[in-house]
Amino acid sequence: MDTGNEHITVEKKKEIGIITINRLEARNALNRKMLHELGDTLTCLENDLQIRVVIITGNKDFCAGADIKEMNEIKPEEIESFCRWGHKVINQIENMGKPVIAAITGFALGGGCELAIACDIRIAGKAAKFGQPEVNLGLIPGFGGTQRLSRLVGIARAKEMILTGKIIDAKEAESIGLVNRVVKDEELMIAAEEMAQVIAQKAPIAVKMAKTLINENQEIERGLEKEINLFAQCFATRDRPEGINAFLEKRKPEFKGI
Ligand code: DAK
Repeated sequence: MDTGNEHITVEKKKEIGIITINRLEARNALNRKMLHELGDTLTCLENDLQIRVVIITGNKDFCAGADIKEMNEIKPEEIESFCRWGHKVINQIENMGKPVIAAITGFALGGGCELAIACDIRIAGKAAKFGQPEVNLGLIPGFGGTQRLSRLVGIARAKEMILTGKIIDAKEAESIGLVNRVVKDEELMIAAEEMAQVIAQKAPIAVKMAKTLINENQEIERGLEKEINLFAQCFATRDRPEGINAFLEKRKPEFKGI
């Protein structure tokens, strides 16, 4: 389906809408254009009466997080509104009236891991890798990760991932409940489409209501609001440009806690 998008492609297979993130040169890192395109695509699929289930996947990698180079250009005074808009797009997935399955291949880091976590179900290829490495950049997760990850894997595991920034493989992600299932890399889309087909055959109103009710139980809004606030505060520290420049210069950061 030609949408005129640069980084997001959409394919419709009967009742299933497949969104593919495609920005190979930066390991599918999420820039503003991609976020816009993702938001618009989700709105289109939400309004498309033929579509009952959505799959989000990536070309080679799922998504290596927010675009670190672009993040360096954001002014501290812009960050809160940028955060709010980012949350709005990610919340669209959680609040969508249709189930969204993440089919994860390669890296799902930072904002990419949070994108996967906002989906209803996660299926990973064996070589997939997950992590919330924002602390390496002097930041915290900014797409709801501080709230959703602990609800998914428990507080202890979420703290371990977010505070150490460590990257885990698909097997460990499955063992802690971060992903529902791990399959052979070459069978990832088959498995995701099979699951989507099963759901697509069920009564759409019942499916929508069940999703809404399960999400209702999460009571996530207050924490998300606080995350926006504290992300903006982290962004204003000197450790943030140190962390980001260290990544760009391929060196170890020296954090001073200021
Ligand atoms: N951004 C920009 N470019 C990236 C990137 C990223 N996140 N990840 C990789 N790339 C680029 C690399 O710079 C490199 O570009 P060139 O040097 O070739 O020009 C190219 O992709 C290939 O990457 P590597 O050479 O590094 O490949 P390796 O196999 O050695 O390593 C890696 C792959 C994915 C482990 C590594 O690239 C890496 O650690 N990437 C960064 C991962 C990361 O720290 N992600 C978290 C970003 S922070 C917000 C909401 C959320 C967020 C921000 C704001 N608001 C609502 C405001 C989220 C923040 C994050 O996600």
